[in-house]
Amino acid sequence: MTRALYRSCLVALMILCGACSGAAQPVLSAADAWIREAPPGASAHAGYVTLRNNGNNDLVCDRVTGADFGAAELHRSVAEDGVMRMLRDQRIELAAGGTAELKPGSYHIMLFRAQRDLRSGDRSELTIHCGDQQVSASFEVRPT
Ligand SMILES: [Cu+2]
Repeated sequence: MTRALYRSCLVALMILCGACSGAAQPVLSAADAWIREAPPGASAHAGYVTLRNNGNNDLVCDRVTGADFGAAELHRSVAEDGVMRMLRDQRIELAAGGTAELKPGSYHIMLFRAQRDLRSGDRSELTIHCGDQQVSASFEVRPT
């Protein structure tokens, strides 16, 4: 094989690999994942994350799992007559091409029965399930 031919093969391979990684872009992606550090003695934590649906189908996220917690629920904080309360919505709609921002005062992941002490700087992996899709993210524990 001539040197020039070898080089063009390499270029072809690189282009092919580029196409591969483009096709393999996950349908669901997660960014800015964090868990609010709980006061000492509290066993429930709140988790926040921005979810993005890169696919062509609308999704409904309805389940969160993680080895560090005994249970997890999807909640939404709402103000009613000036009082904040939490609704156990258990579902977040994520339109095709859209994002869902789980943030303080809005949608959040309620995490129960922490299996270990989670302090500022620690990380915990959670998986968010949305229909037949799922995404795992490393949530960083941050101070309140
Ligand atoms: Cu909650």
